[in-house]
Amino acid sequence: MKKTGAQLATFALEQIGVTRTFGIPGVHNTELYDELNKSKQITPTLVTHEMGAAFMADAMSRTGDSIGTLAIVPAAGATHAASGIGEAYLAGIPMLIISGGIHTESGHHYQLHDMDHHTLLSPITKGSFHIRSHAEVIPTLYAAYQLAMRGEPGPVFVELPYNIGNFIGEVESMPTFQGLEPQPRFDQTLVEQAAQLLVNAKQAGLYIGWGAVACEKELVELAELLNAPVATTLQGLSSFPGNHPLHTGMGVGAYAVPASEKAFAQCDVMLAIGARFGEIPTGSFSMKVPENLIHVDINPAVFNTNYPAKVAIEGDAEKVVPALLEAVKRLSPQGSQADVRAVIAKEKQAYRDEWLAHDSGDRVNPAMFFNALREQVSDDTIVVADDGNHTYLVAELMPIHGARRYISPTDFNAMGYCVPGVIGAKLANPDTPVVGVVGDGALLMTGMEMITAVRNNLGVVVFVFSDGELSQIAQAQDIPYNRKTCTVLHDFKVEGLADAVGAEFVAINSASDINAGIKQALELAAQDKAAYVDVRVDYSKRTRFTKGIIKASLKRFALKDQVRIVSRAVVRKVTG
Ligand SMILES: Cc1ncc(C[n+]2csc(CCOP(=O)(O)OP(=O)(O)O)c2C)c(N)n1
Ligand SMILES: [Mg+2]
Repeated sequence: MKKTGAQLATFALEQIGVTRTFGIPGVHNTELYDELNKSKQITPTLVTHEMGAAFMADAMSRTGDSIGTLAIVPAAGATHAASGIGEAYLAGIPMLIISGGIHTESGHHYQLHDMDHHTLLSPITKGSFHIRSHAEVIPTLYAAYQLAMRGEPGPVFVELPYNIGNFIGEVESMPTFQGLEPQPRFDQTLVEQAAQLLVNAKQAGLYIGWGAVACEKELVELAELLNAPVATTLQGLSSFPGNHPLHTGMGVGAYAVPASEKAFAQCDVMLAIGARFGEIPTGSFSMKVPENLIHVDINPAVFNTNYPAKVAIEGDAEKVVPALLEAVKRLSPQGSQADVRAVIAKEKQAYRDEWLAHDSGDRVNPAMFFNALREQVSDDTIVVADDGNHTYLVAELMPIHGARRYISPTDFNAMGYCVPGVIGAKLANPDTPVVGVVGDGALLMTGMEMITAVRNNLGVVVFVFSDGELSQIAQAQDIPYNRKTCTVLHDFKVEGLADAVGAEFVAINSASDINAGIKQALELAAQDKAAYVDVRVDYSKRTRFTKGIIKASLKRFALKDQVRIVSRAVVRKVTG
């Protein structure tokens, strides 16, 4: 049969369940865009910048049922999208990136957008494919999907050259997709060993990452059986319900909330699932992990890297966790005798009270804001953060009540995620409330993308934490430098941005505006209107995370550098 590459690609994408693509068309892929537009299943979605497209696709994969997919132009489209591809890669999020490619048979050099994408993207993709013939289009996309979804998920790049995408070629058949191959099996004897360790523990503790996001029910049961406190990574904040009495917070130690520090103080066996002990959730590797570490992950490369494991179980958490739960049950565990729940409840309350007691002057106290937000949004609301001080405020002060209800940049740590992330999450979950919390600096990166929400009548709310600074870095500069080099922003009017993109605008200037401001914004969202809310936030109190991580980082310096930094700080404190 005779088909264009664009027709074949659209068929393959339909077969693997793609519902949306994100990107900006160019001469190399207008034929693909035309086919996508004709598809009954797929909606091609125009964005403002390909970085936004990649963050939207990432958010769709994190919160939805179909794989986030990009349809972009070669070269400039790929480099613009690279931030979002990198974020997905380090976070283990599946993504398909389909770019056009130069004409492979024209004989011409110096064609438009001519570059080697495969080398450029190799460190931030699981693999890449350069399609060479019409017959390869469908099998290549199936192979790319399989690669993106199996093992630790991640982005996969496919280049569809101009002459294949746009021109007709001969194919023998259009094979249907036969489904993903199963994940590899795990070793049951290791599961039995892990169960024994957990049951023999004086105080077991759980440390949960995004890799366990599909195991909420079993993890709750396991934690309850063992009477074990549960901490999460930043990315995995939603992998265990934040309102469960055994939930403590992000990380374990002095950089974590006090509930996490105290409840884990006696922990002698830790079960880590779908977490790889990266820098952020371990407080710059200051987290203390007991010798008896049971580490479950689908990616064996994470074992024994930062923390040695007593038992390492390679496997899909969705399979391993139920098996582990059954194995623990068979051993009739007594569970820890400590009153873990009381400690957690008391420490959580004390920490919240400490924040509420902080004098924020005429600005908005973050704890008051998050108390009100938590009260006004439903349990299933998806919260999207960006990267900055506000991220850790969310982590410490905004309990997340359900799986996949919190997303943000983490290890790759690309600012600019929130606004497109909100859009991707809303497109994937049209009936679920979606709210964003973004710093004013990150807003300047991708805030114009809100026009995509307006164009698609998406009822979303983005709360802008306006403090006038790139605060997470300004705070880190504070003590060692006593200078805010390049971290003070120029005055910026969120209202002007809202006006420019056609979004609604709400202002929360002080404590008395909080309840009404949140209510008004949520009401606008319920009427399918996108709203920016300018929150004049008070950042004068540091998060535990920021204080902890600054200390932990300083400790890692050699003595001569510590002396240099401390002396400079003292001199500058005196001389200004
Ligand atoms: C693309 C990118 N550039 C720079 C950074 C470094 N960085 C991390 S947090 C941060 C400050 C963010 O400022 P803002 O968005 O205003 O959030 P705030 O910390 O004030 O809440 C910066 C500059 C980064 N993570 N990503
Ligand atoms: Mg800021």
